[in-house]
Amino acid sequence: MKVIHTSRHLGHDPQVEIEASALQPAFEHIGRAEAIHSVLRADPAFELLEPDNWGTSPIEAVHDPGLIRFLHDAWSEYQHYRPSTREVVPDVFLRPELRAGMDPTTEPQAIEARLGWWSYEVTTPITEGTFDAAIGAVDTALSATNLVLDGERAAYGLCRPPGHHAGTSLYGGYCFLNNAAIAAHHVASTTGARVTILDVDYHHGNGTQQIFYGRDDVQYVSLHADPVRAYPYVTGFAEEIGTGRGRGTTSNILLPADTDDDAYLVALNQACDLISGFAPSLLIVSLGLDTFIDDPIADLALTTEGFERCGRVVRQLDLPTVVLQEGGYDVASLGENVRRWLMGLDTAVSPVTSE
Ligand code: OKP
Ligand code: ZN
Repeated sequence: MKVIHTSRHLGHDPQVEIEASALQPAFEHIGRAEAIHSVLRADPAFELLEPDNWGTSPIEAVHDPGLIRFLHDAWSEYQHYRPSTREVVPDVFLRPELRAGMDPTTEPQAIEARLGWWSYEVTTPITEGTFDAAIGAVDTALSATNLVLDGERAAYGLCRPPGHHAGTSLYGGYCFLNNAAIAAHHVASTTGARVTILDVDYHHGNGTQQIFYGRDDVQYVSLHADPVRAYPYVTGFAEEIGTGRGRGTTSNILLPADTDDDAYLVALNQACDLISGFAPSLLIVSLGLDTFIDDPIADLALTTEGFERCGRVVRQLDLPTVVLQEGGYDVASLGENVRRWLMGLDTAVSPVTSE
């Protein structure tokens, strides 16, 4: 299987994040992608390739140009406000309720205020090379997608930073630009094909859902921890099914704590039935491995073997498939978990090993 990877992700290098009222080591760090890269590089079944440069127009087709401009400016402008800040983070959130009953306002000028205009939370630091890394992740997604458009049955994009929490005009949740949404829109708009995004990350992909909520050409199907207990808390409920012509093209399948392989596979088969009903021409998988039993920020109980079974279930859809990396924070197992999921999807790539 062909794998798209770029070292440009190294530019996004948060060492700390503010989470659960504490300054902690960042969960989303360069070691995640390095771990996946080293496992796939060691397996001759995978062929590693660099992405092409796609420029900003596929991004502007999905995101507010103001968000792109902000991400481009943020780190360096912040250095004028507070020199030598390594991780740039908002400390104020400009919620529209500040002007309740008044006319809405526009993006503020001060960089410390712009942060809280475009983001909704504090766990997503911007470092010096974050913008270049985020562009590299989009290029990775588009290049992997292009391989599949050119006839590969499957391809994997080792995207970092991840993307599924980033909305049209919003960043957060370790995500800056929505790699999967940009790839899906690129396919739908350039080929006219129907596309499904299957999101198996532990967390609901609020950004992806928001971007396609009113559209009938891109289906969004997500399996995730019940937002009653899990981030992002306010999206991902079962009642959210899309709106207008998009009504029925969003599906959310909620998982209880401690969901194991067998229970997860039942839910994944339900998701696949919904996808078959939509009959897309191309599938994009937002692959989060934070459903793993040892993940430090999640509470499901999938195993490495279970991930291979998941890949096999998705293989049964028999669709051209682009797999794009989202979350997964147990770095010790992350590379092998990705490898086994991809082996399940494409058993041709490597013999199934038993432990
Ligand atoms: C990104 B992905 C909860 C803080 C949540 C952000 C989590 C983002 C997960 N205390 N911090 O979906 O894996
Ligand atoms: Zn996640």
